[in-house]
Amino acid sequence: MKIGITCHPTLGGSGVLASELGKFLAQRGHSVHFITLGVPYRLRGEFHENIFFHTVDPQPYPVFEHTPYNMALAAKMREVAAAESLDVLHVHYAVPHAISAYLAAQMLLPRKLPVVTTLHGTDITLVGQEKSFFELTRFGIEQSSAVTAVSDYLKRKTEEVFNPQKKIRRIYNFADSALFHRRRDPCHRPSFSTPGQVVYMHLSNFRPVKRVEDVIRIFAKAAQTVDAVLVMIGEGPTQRPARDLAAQLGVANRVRFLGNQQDVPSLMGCGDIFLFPSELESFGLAPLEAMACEMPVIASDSGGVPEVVVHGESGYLAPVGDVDRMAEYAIELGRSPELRAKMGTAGRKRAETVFTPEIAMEQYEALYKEVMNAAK
Ligand code: GMT
Repeated sequence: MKIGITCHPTLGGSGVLASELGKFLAQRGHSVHFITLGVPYRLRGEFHENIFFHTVDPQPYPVFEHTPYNMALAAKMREVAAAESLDVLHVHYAVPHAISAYLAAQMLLPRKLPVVTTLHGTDITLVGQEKSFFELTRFGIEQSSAVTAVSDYLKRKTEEVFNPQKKIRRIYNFADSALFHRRRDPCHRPSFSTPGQVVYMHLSNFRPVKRVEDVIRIFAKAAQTVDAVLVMIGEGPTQRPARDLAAQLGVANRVRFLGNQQDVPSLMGCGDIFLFPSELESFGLAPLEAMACEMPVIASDSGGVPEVVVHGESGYLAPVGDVDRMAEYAIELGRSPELRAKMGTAGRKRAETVFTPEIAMEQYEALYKEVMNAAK
């Protein structure tokens, strides 16, 4: 099949998932055409046979105060779909991608271009519910040939909020467990810890929803009894307050802020315990990648995370903001290498059986075929 993929190329779970999807589809022999503002984060610096990039380049013009990305994207989608004879266009994140795809499909008529929209989370839980975006998001959902959500939670939430006519199907995110796996000592550990120290880890885009300051609070409590360091991967608006809090709580010398890193898998492979106290996650791709790396996950019991992390088996869940409870779990796991190993193994097994690329590829391929047949 010839598949167009559009996603936000910057840091964020939806772009990561779209990139991984493109890689696996290309490996399975499909031609994959990324139509994006730039090369997506996880595809930078790599060559993949069967993957092609088409850069959207919104042109500034003196009368525009802001260059119109949505229009430039729609024009590029139309151009690539026509030139490459795309069979299907798969857009990730409803706003504005489903709308641009709708415009592109309209411009291509009478030729029909099926559009699959995958909802990732904040496009529904935040952006889609912002007053001015609400009807636009609903329109994008209804006009797509098929719509998927990355968890049962997000499927339910979309149905509850938008009450769409369109069927929402759940296709879980996945992690590449050949890429995400535990690296044997010493891996990168000597660059941020000393032998015997427990390595707590966090990965996110440091937006307020991630509650990064809770990560620091949990670690500060655990560090009172566990000889440990905290490795923070990623950047964003709450990095500064997190640094300040670490200093205020007296643990600044044990917290390593690595910033945005390209080689996330090899770093994740060196962690012992993953902290993810987010306010609300539709899925939680980072915890899944941590599980693949055999890290027990301590996370909030909200959104789609309980579908990924099984409490008491592959980690521990606690109410949002319950720093004390999460710190108790962090201490329990920090003190017991045996428990970490047991939960780490269970997490890896879950990643390898429930959230595999193969399962997701089969589901997406079947969906592409379905919408292509319906468009005939
Ligand atoms: O919040 C982020 O991390 C970015 C955001 C995105 O759309 O890029 O992530 C969402 O999509 C991910 C991939 O499907 C999910 O794993 C995240 O849970 C989801 N984030 C939220 O719901 C806050």
